[in-house]
Amino acid sequence: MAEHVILFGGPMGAGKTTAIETLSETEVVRTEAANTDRATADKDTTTVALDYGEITLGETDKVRLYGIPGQQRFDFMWTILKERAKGMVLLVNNDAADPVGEMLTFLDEFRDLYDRGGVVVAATRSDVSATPTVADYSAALTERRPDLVVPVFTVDPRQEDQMRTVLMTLVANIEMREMFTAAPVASAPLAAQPAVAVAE
Ligand SMILES: Nc1nc2c(ncn2[C@@H]2O[C@H](COP(=O)(O)OP(=O)(O)OP(=O)(O)O)[C@@H](O)[C@H]2O)c(=O)[nH]1
Ligand SMILES: [Mg+2]
Repeated sequence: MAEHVILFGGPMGAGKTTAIETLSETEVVRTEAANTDRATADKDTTTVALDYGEITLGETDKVRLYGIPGQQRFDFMWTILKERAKGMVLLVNNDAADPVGEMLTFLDEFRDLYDRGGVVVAATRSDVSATPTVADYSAALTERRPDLVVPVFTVDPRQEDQMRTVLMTLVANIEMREMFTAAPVASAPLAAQPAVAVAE
């Protein structure tokens, strides 16, 4: 039985807690507190420590789902959680001021996972803002690291089928990497993979 620890990262309001609520088969552990930064995300609460849920993929793959806080002042939790993670779903709100820049900032922060190909990007809120497109995100990723091909999706984190596709892509990449390398943390580039848009 394989077990994976997957982070859900990204800026405030991108939909990390929502995605874990959608995917988890167990009751989600949440650490929400009142949101005092309505300018960044207009919602009542924000994650201050972590979200935790679980899902079993296929017969045997148990996936532990950890949501990190989006606000930088809680980044001590990022440090703790990234030590344990095999991969990250990086959620970015498409209606933010600079979503592509935010994606690159988070990839710098989670460089170890990024360098070993353990990241997929999922742009949310594309019903609110149609741009940037999947092609815009992919172009920035290719410019940053031409040797890595990072899958990019557009998703609505409230939609279970879309989130399962994203998660299964990430887990398949991790398992493929582990199968072809002696150590699970090898840095070989991903096999070429097209960018995928789940929701248009
Ligand atoms: N219209 C629309 N709303 C969305 C979409 N994705 C998420 N939302 C909403 O945006 C909000 C996201 O909130 P959270 O899931 O708490 O975001 P988070 O990333 O956990 O935020 P922090 O914990 O504060 O960093 C929720 O109200 C979702 O219902 C989307 O694709 N379209
Ligand atoms: Mg949250």
